[in-house]
Amino acid sequence: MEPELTELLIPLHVKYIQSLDTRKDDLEYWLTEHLRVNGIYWGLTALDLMNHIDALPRDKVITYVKSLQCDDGGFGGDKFHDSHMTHTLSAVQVLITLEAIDVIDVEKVVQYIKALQNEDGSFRGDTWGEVDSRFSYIALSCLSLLKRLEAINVEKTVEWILKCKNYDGGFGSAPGSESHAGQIFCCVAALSITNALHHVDSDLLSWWLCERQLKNGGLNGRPQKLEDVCYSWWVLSALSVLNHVDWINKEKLSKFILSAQDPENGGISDRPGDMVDVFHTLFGVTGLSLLGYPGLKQVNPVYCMPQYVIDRLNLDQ
Ligand code: GRG
Repeated sequence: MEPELTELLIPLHVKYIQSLDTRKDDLEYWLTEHLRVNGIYWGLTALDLMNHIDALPRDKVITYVKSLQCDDGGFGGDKFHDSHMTHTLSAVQVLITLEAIDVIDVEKVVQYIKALQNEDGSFRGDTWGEVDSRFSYIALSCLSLLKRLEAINVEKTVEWILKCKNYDGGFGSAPGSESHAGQIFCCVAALSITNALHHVDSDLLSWWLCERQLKNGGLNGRPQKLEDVCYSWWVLSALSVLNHVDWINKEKLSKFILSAQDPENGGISDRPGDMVDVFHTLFGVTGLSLLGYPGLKQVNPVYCMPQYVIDRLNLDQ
């Protein structure tokens, strides 16, 4: 039987994240090419929360992220890739964390996001037109971080998000879609940014969210599904915004996250025994941060960035 993992293996996770850019012989490196900038956000944020932001080369990261801005103002996932909302948010988050937002054309980012809003208030993810509540959150998060919320129709944005609300108190990807913890994070955080949390039925939704905890302590994203470390973020961040983190068993969740670490090479996986990746490493660390794990920096549950970075911006929300 494997020994129980009771501590966060910070030095190993730092090494694992540092190694990610050197694995060019791995198929996985090329399969995730389209997510390169997201990977930098996931890795940098995890490192920062573990008090090791300097483990990545600051200047190299800034130069690389800057090079991803496309003519339309948005950011691609890697060099020579088309822009998309998800990559644009990661780029903005990284540059704001590194206090380097001025190296890019911020006005073009604002215009890029503004141009993706539909008449009904929803947002497209890119020129191909997919609509999803994720993109509403991204628009609000990005523009709020850039202090340019006035560029879009905020009232209509909120109106559309509220159409994604379901009878169980949760939110889906579009009106009529099933409630899902990932989408709930997006909609609750979006309503927090726009000071519209009074539209959330807090007790009903918090009840649904705490029912995501399974016997092994892990959280799933919707009923009848498997637990996954990333829901430690999507579920717990929403519970944190609603001030109900205490509604789950914190100790059991913390144990579950720690048990999904790779004790040899670092990194955290979706569940114990699986292959690690930087996405689950971040959301394991952010989950532990929300649980108050000792020695970690505090994470902001709305922006998924270190709280000190958000404080530094002096946002009026
Ligand atoms: C800044 C943290 C942050 C996010 C940016 C992209 C985005 C905004 C949010 C994504 C929210 C979301 C939908 C997360 C869920 C991701 C996930 C694990 C999806 C898996 O869905 P299924 O149906 O898995 O494959 P289940 O667990 O339901 O079987």
